[in-house]
Amino acid sequence: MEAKPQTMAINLTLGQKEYFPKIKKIKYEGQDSDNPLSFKFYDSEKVVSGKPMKEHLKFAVAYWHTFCGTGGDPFGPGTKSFPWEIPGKPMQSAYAKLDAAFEFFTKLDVEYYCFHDRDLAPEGENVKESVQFLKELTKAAKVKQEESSVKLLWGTANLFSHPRFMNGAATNPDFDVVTFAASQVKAALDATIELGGCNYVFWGGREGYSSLLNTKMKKELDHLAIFLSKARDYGRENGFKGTFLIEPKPMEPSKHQYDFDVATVVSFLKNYNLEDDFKINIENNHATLAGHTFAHEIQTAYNFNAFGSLDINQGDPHNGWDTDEFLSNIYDAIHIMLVILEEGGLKTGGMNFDAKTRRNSTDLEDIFIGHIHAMDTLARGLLIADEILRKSNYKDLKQKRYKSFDKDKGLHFTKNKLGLEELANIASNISEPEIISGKQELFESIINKYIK
Ligand code: XLS
Ligand code: NI
Ligand code: NI
Repeated sequence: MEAKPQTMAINLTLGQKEYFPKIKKIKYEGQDSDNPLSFKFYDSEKVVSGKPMKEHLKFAVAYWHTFCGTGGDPFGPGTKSFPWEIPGKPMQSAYAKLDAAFEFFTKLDVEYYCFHDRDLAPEGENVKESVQFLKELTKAAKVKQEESSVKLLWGTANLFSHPRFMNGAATNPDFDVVTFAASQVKAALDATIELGGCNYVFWGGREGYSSLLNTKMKKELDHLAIFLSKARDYGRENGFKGTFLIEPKPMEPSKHQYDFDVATVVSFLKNYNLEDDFKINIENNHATLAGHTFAHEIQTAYNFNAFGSLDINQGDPHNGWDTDEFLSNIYDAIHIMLVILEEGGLKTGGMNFDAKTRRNSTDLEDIFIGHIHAMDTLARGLLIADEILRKSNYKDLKQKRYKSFDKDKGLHFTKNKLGLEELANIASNISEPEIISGKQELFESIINKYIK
């Protein structure tokens, strides 16, 4: 990772508007601070388990929620007015939004961001104009990245908002729509390559179906695999060295989404031989919608060498859709950090917030508070997980549950050396296995002991 200057100047081009004039650079003030615009736990340069916090966590701001999401929902329009939105002037707004975004990243001291093509630049009158708009904004974003040393964690294409994608993008039954999806992915990949993106994401919001009566599922999956492999080939031929990521989600907007969860995506990738280039971007709120914990999904991805990156939001346990809240659940943060530390870290991935302030959180400072809160939650999770691994007997206790595989016949089994008959013979010659406690409450109490 590149070293960042200790005091990064807040770069405002001469005459450029400052969008958050009342907010200065956010600093670490420690747990006792009452300043909502300060970090209580996130101390970017503090070394934990061998590297600075910022390298463990690699935060990335989600362009769409933070700078485009004004709070509209199915029952009413947006509630937030953003000073970078200039009514009736989409390109001017896009440039203003870019300035606001980089001011925000710099003041928050976050090193990465993520975008969809349509977050960065508006859709034009036709394919050519849309491509041109994105090119112009990419050029401007590149200058901003160079000035600030903020980097692109991933780019992606929005293949779900426009009505043309209502029956799917890569899996649309109409070939013409598939070509429109391809033109967007090509342009978004070009932008990601130009901006040095570490990853490129596919979230298949409309890749799925509502009724099997009108759907040839196998055919649509075959098309999806062809589409992804062509995107991979184009990316590699044009210098993309990063990782392609699939983001699973079980439902919403489609009833049955093809990329249901990590295990489903792993089997899809292996079935179509895509597993070398494609890994997984795991989102907490999507994990819980699939009936899994975030930790379960992350562990599953590591198991199959499919771990890519994270969308670190959270859902609401009392409803069944994607609420994309900022992570405030400390237990989740500890548990995922235990898994990540034990598995050796994020590698080329990062932690994209993919979260929005609530519809009635309408002050501009609320977007800072939301991000600061999530960063502190994860920092706290990291500190606690590190202490648990260093000071408690958590690892030993877990290891001891499997001690019968460390020697003799148990070890032979793990080395693949015992057949079913031999195993059965062993059983006939030993007495009833001992009852051995799983000690779940003890494990849980260890976690809580370290939450100070
Ligand atoms: C929506 C997804 C989306 C992806 C990027 O539920 O989480 O925001 O992260 O397209
Ligand atoms: Ni997401
Ligand atoms: Ni989501």
